[in-house]
Amino acid sequence: MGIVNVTPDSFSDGGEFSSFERACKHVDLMVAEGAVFIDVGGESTRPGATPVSIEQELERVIPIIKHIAENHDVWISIDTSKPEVMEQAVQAGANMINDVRALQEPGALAMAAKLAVPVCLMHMQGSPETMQDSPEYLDVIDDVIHFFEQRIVACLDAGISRDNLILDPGFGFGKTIEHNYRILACLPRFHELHLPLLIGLSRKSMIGDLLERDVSKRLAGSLAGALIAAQQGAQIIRVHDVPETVDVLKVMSATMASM
Ligand code: 7PJ
Repeated sequence: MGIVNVTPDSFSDGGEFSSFERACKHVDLMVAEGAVFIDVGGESTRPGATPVSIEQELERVIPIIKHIAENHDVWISIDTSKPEVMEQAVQAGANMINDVRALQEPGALAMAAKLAVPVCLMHMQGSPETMQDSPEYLDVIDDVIHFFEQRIVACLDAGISRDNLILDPGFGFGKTIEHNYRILACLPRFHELHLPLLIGLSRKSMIGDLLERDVSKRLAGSLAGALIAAQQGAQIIRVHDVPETVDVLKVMSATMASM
């Protein structure tokens, strides 16, 4: 899954692809390089980022979703928590919802049920404004699994098909570096829930803080994380660096096919 952020203040591309044209070129390149999904985001969830209005978010994401739908045969995922954005994104051609708030915003469960597309439920402790202040868990794996169990029930009760659910432990969202590596080490535990796993650790601080590297120098660390996640059975890997990740995954697949 290649990432395209159309936020002026997005996490790691420093606004490099903030204009529509650059975002389109970036997407075209990621698809040519082997991305199967494109995740389109118009709201920065970086700690302390200013909230965006529905109108702003729509202005950012709808044109790029239309561009992808018209030009490429890939899965388009809309990274949003807002029901209005989910609806218009799907109308514009998005095939999947990626919600870092796991459909907990008012109206989100009902909207996802109505749209009947796959939904990624991500775990986050707290909210983006405060999540990195002092995250605490009794046991990070048990607690995240418990959260997923509750959200799965909420989704089923709202009329969402279990077949449409994907889970993501949410690296960096209300987690210390120890929590993040514990989750990476214990990924197979999440297969207990028998749903596909989506993993996003590309260029995140769990890589940067460990290696003491700023965002532009986190490629090797991100690739190592992607490989570990894929080897533990994660089905979708959300990344900035598509061609390098595709190479890594091809080497892994060739090896596993020869076992
Ligand atoms: C994630 C996400 C993630 C899912 C972001 C960044 C921060 N969606 N959106 N999982 N991260 N599902 O890319 O660094 O880990 S925004």
